[in-house]
Amino acid sequence: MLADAVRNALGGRGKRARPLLAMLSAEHFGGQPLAALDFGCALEMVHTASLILDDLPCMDDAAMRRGQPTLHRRFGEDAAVLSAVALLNQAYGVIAEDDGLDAQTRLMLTGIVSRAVGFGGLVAGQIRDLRDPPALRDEASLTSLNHQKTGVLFVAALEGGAVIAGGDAAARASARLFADRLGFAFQLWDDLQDSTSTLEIMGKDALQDEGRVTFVTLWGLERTRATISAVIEEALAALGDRDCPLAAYALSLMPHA
Ligand code: GRG
Repeated sequence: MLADAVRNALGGRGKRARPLLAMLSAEHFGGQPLAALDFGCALEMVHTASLILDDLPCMDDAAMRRGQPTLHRRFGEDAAVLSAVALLNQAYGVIAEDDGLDAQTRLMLTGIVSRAVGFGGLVAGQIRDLRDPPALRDEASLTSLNHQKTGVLFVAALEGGAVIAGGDAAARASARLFADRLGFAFQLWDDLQDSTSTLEIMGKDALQDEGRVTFVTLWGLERTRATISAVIEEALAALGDRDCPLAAYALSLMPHA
């Protein structure tokens, strides 16, 4: 039953953006894309765990995710919570047991994922998103909130890929900066979709942000769109290459931005 629930959550209509970014990053920084496959799958497990928890009645209370009813609606809240815990645990196991990587690399990747999930990452971002009063949602705090909710896993994917490729400190810094800007643009784009797109197109509920302050409510649609384009330009500048597969994939992530 647990395996069914987990398989259902992982197998839905997700974009697999984080594994693809990790593999493209490994290639971009001089390694083999397949060397980052297990690491990318671990990130997808963490991301899926976060979506399962985010959808729960005590959080966003969402009905649809990845084109199907949310996990707790199909399998019950108990199975949903345990599926998320199992996925998070398994993610670290996949990295620890990736025998294509040396022990030092596995250790570095474990640290990268732990930083992305914990007190400065997804968990911190989620509690702020749920509990911060509207008065705390100015541009600066929304920027750091978006980073904690979305940017951190993009940074983990890109930096992890660079580490797997054996990239030096400069390569890792460029990967982090690119990921930070891409994650910000992606979260803005996600907010924009929430207010302008449909369940049929997105596979998840629209208007989930109603009643919340996001950049779309602060800035309006036009300024949000213009900022997405500007931030994508910053990302490409950090990468220093706009004609590579990594840049092409990053651009394809935000159609009609
Ligand atoms: C313990 C892992 C863990 C998390 C606890 C619930 C939580 C803290 C964090 C949730 C954060 C959250 C829901 C961020 C949203 C990020 C985002 C933009 C999701 C949409 O990503 P896509 O479009 O989704 O890549 P697909 O379904 O395509 O993979």
